[in-house]
Amino acid sequence: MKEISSLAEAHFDPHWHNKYATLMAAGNGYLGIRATHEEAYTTQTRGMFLAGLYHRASEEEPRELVNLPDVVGMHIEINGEILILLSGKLLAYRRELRFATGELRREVIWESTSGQRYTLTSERFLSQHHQALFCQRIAITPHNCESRITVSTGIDATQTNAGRQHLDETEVRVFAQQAMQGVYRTRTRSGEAQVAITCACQVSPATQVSFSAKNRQLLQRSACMLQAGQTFTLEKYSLIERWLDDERPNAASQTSLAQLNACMARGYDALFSESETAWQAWWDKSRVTVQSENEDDQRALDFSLYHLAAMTPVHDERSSIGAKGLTGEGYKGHIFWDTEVFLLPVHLHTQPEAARQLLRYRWLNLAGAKEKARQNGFEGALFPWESGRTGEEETPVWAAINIRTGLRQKVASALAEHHLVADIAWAVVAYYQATGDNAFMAREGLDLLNETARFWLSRATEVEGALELHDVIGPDEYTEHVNNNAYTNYLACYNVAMARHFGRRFAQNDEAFIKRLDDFLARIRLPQPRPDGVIAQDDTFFSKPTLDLARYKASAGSQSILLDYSRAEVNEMQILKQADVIMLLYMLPWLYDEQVLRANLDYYEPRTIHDSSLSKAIHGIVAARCQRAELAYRFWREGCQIDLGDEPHSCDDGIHAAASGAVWLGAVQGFAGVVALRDELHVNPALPEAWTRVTFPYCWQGRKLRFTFTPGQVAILSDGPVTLHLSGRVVEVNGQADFFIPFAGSGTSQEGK
Ligand code: IFM
Repeated sequence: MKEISSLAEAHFDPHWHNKYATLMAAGNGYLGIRATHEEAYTTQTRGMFLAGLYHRASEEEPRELVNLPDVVGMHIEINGEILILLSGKLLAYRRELRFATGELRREVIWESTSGQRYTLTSERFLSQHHQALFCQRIAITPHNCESRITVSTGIDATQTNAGRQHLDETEVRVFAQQAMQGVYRTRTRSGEAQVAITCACQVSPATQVSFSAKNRQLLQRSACMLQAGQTFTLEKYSLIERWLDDERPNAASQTSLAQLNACMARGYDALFSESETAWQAWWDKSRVTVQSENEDDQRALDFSLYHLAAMTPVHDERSSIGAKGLTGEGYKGHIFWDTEVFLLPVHLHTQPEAARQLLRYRWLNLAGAKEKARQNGFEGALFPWESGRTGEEETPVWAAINIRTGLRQKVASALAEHHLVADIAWAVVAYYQATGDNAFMAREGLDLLNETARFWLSRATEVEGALELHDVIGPDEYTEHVNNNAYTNYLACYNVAMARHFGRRFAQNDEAFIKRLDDFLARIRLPQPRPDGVIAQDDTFFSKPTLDLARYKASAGSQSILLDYSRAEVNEMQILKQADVIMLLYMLPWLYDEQVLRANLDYYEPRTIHDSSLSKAIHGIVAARCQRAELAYRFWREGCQIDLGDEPHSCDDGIHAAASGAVWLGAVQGFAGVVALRDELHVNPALPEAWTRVTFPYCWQGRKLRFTFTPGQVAILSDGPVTLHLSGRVVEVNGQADFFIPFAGSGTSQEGK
């Protein structure tokens, strides 16, 4: 198998600090730690986040994922000079994150202002095996002089969320002149983080160690003298644990300290190899390998799967995945539809148990969704547009202030972007179809389908005998408060139809409810394609004027149109922020044929700025589905650039999690064309010219498959009998089977075995 790629930073440049802090962040789903440098730079934003640890700083503020006390930072002095790469001379610099293991390594040769040279290396990893454990190792070697080295490091609880302090420092202690421990409690006592640290130094003659606790910093200071060529090594082991709500630590401090001692006794290398083994298991079940003319395609795939592992809280069904994973403060750590639509499908076909858990998160939060529905005068469950741990609505009420007018506008999504309700139902059905998990469907699945369907029943407005959905926002957030957004109506209809279908299958729903579902299905308005195949995004969309969007498309993602036009003006033009009808065609691929797909791509794409990171990849998949492989490839590669591209601030406040998921979706559902259509698995590849081979594992209805596509051919390996629809023909596979298939432009179809 091709070696798993890495991401390298070859130059030290403060403009890029926060981008790399995001891209190279460590994560294991429980904990996320930004890849900030050990030394302090004013430009870098440190960040450490525990999944599920949210807090509200005041009644006026939404809850946010708490940025925890920092453990990464180290204050290093060499012969009295503070080590900082902006002073002296940087003779060599390289930082690299190995996706295979999550190990971040930096190598530096630095010359101090007085002309002394040093080799400095630092390594770190967050354990995939022991979720609370973060390990660092630094080494300093003077080249040509005797040097006095001091390193101060520990826990820095001055860290805030952009100035908002959520935590009280409730305890700080040093045990046995070796271990430091800090306990930090949210101000409302809803959660607690405990950080226990021990540092081991290696040098002879011995290091002098002292401790201090001042101004929320609990530090160990280690000092020693080195001869030229001697190396000072410091290993730092941090255990970062959390307690939430009613969970209480059980003699936690002692347990943590015992664990910490055990870790230290095992040592950095042994702990690393345990973690490496756990990473290997993730790669075995998820890696997509591609042979492409463009080497960075493989890196983009490895990057996105690395971050998918890093962001998914597989240990905790009360947490889900925030729009920025655990890599930054963006969107306050909140969870959106991104999870069910862009991320869950990846898990569904690589580790289905994680997909189940993400759905259980919604199920466990049904009470909050029902309450939101009730408060808004609806029945059933209206899931919050943005949520945290409790399932309450967390969308900020007000958008950022307009500094010219001093006014703020209300954030409309929480009020009207209701498609999320149907997106969750869509994911429930996708989960069931891919796994056949009857136990889940009989309980959590049907609860979710019924309560979301009930919401749509009450949400509809009767107009001349038909049912319409008024005053909604579809996925395209540049078009607000419209009637009959096609995406929303179709998805709501699907939601209700699935509640009807599975209610009957599991014989659970009463007659009165079934009647209401049937009535909705009979009367809901579903905008039909015009004669040219184009579907109206909503009732008024076609009546609005258009605008040449070329210059805004050139800076997609920056929302630069809002510098020239107000939101209200944008709302009155045919301008899309992101895929909307195209999103619908992606989600329900059985609805319309290729001609409709093409017509809508041609109509809507020129009107779409792609100012959301959720847009390009979906256009790419729909393009692949209508055999426009090269266009699809262009969109896919542009999607890969959202975080990895050379815009130095594109992900300062965290990764675009949905866009990472979409990299996998584009490869698997787009180019390989492996798509679940209801409970059938269809395979209709459209490989771009640049790709000569792509291979990946895929879970389907309890079977573990491996697909390998080469131009005109697919090899399928299955660990048991499975039925597939391969370019329109039904094939049975059990073990290894090779098929010739008609690719676009590849001539006639032949089958061989
Ligand atoms: O959920 C998305 C939304 O579709 C567009 N704005 C950003 C959100 C979070 O990624």
